Amino acid sequence: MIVKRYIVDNMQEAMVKIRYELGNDAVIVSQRKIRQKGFLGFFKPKKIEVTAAADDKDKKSSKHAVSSDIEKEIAELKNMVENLVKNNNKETKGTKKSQKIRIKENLLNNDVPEEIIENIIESIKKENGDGKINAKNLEKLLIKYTKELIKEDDKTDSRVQAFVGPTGVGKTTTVAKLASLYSLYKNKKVGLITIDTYRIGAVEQLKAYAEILNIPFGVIYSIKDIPNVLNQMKECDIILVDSTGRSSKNAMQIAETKKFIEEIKPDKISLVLSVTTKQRDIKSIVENYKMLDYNNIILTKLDETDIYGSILTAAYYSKKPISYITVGQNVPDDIEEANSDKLIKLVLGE
Ligand SMILES: Nc1nc2c(ncn2[C@@H]2O[C@H](COP(=O)(O)OP(=O)(O)OP(=O)(O)O)[C@@H](O)[C@H]2O)c(=O)[nH]1
Ligand SMILES: [Mg+2]
Repeated sequence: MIVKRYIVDNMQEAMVKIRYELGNDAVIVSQRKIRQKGFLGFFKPKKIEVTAAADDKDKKSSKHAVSSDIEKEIAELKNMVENLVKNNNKETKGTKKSQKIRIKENLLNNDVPEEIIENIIESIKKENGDGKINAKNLEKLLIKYTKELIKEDDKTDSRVQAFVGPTGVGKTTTVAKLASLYSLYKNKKVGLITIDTYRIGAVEQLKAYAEILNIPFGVIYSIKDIPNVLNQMKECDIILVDSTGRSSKNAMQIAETKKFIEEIKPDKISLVLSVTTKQRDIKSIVENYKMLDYNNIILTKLDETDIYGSILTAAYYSKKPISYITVGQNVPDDIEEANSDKLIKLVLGE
């Protein structure tokens, strides 16, 4: 049995974290209101402490654990697929059209664009040929093709990492969370840099985190500052570079950021995206930001929605792996390494 405690702002946030970390079978053991001292030393009233528990698969014998893992995986999608075929069983035997409609409905409910759904259905059809498809095969193929689309990042701790993306998605907060994780938990020497000298207060926002963590902080005002600022951080194992939020509709602005990024030459560029963004906007963001040659995606604000189709949309149109997800405003707690199996479950639903 795994028992885990969560300090959250509301129950929705708790449910997202619990579902993501402990799985759908987790149960809530207790919940209570507490006063919590936040990372920044602010007292934030009205936090909720939620304790949840779930079966610990690792504790079971390995043979049992392996088979129960498979069983669980199958069982988890079984419900959904049974729903796809249940009432229609007679008609659907051999008639792929009805199944197609059901898959479509389920994914459309989760706000997955039709183009992606058609793509998945086509892949399933191709693999299955013209033969009849049963519920078990269908669920396997559905997982298989979704898995091909949603990849997780290789999790290498690259030295210079830049964070780009639209305004207000949580870039600076994510940089602060990662800086804390690297310096507090991974014992790395971290340096923070911002090139966001455009938005009022942006420099101070990141500088405050650097001061709390007692780590070097640099500001790049113009391209000629870059060698100096990077040189000041030559002792650092990890350098995180925050950037100005840019509308994906403004190619000029993105090109401006590109000039800085090209000169900084990061080892890793993360596109930061909020899952609360409209589907059509996600498509244009991941496409227009390709100009910056980002190599992974960070998805933010998973705590703010129950509809997770945007995870699939971002992965599908970007063809990039997902490195982290963030699930709240708390620094440094509300960030997790992306796990494709968990993300797929969120997208496909129960
Ligand atoms: N609910 C929720 N809020 C978040 C999350 N990440 C960031 N935020 C909030 O989103 C707001 C914007 O965060 P910032 O980090 O300033 O966003 P940004 O992308 O740096 O914004 P600009 O620099 O203005 O483009 C803040 O109120 C954050 O606390 C998250 O995972 N969940
Ligand atoms: Mg910012």
